[in-house]
Amino acid sequence: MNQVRVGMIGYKFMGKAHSHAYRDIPMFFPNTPRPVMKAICGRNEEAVRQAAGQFGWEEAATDWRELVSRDDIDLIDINAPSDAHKEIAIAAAGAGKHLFCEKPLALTLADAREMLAAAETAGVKHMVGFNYRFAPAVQLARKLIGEGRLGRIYHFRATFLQDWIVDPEFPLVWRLDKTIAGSGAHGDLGAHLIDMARFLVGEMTEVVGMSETFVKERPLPGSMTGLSATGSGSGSKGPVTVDDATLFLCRFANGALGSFEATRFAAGHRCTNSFEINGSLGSVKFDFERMNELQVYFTGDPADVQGFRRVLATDPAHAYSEAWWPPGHTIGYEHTFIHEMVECLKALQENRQPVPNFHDGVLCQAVLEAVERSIAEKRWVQIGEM
Ligand code: 4PW
Repeated sequence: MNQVRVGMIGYKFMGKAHSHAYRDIPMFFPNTPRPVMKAICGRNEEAVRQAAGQFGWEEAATDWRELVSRDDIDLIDINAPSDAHKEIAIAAAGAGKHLFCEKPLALTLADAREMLAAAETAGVKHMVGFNYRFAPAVQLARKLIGEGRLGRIYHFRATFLQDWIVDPEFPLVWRLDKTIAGSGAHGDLGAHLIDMARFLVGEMTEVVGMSETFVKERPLPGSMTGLSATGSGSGSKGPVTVDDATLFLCRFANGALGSFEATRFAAGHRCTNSFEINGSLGSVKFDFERMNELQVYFTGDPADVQGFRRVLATDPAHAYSEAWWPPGHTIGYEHTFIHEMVECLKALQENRQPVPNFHDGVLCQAVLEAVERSIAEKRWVQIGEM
């Protein structure tokens, strides 16, 4: 297999990130099957036509059902809002297409399980978009843990802090509507933290959480681009139906303790997606806003030079880095998408499931929902109950 023909549904923030990845892959990862950008699909014909031209797709389409049944497409990339994931994924799997789906995989655990079952029944490959795993510094953290260089893991401490809706006049965009997004900071940001925790530390056994919606009504929306939006100008308001912030604690199966904080109300924090892991032999710290760096501490260092060291994960020794620039010439947010698409395309070439796949999407959803149950019932919830 030397090429994969892609049909993509969604053309906004994630659509642009994915399109950019498809375009860069042939230049920087020439041994990866070449993504052929066949068609991009969305409901607004004019907007999707504009995106097709701007992002470099061969065609624009408005009917996703027609798109998923085309013979000249191998992979369906779903990055439309979350409420559209399930129907599209199940139809595309039924038509024999491989699947790439943005996170959170679905609105509910039951839906996520249905999507996984559909993909397995159809025998297609499936991947879910937890892109932050693919930062080379995160891969380095995983390598250090996997090699036992941090020893026994005691703590995982993570935050995903944003502030784009801290203004109460910020409009009621789709990400604040439970029927479309499933949840708020929890599913949008907490899902990334949960995936990171599973990737680095392992499975969780129990959780307890709390959440809050600080601003309960907002002006009706006009349009949204990235994380910016305009109001409708009508003066009317509607209810916010998702969490603004969700925090939880967990126990991991390996005995480690975890704490998680996802919020869109951390003024001054644009995208503080961070974790710290403490083990018996050392610690690591990562902050996405300095995504090329991993702070590393080893207890075995000589006493007179003990302390966190800043490792710049841009050397050929670091995952994906050989494909990029000379050491010290850093990479950015968009590279996480390029790396995840490389994993997807390579897996198709090697006839194996990409990682993270819908199993990971389901396990993440189980934790998300266990936290929600814990909040509703004010108690610790076992992941095994889900
Ligand atoms: O990665 C994050 C997303 O999952 C981004 O920072 C923005 O917040 C866009 O959606 C979520």
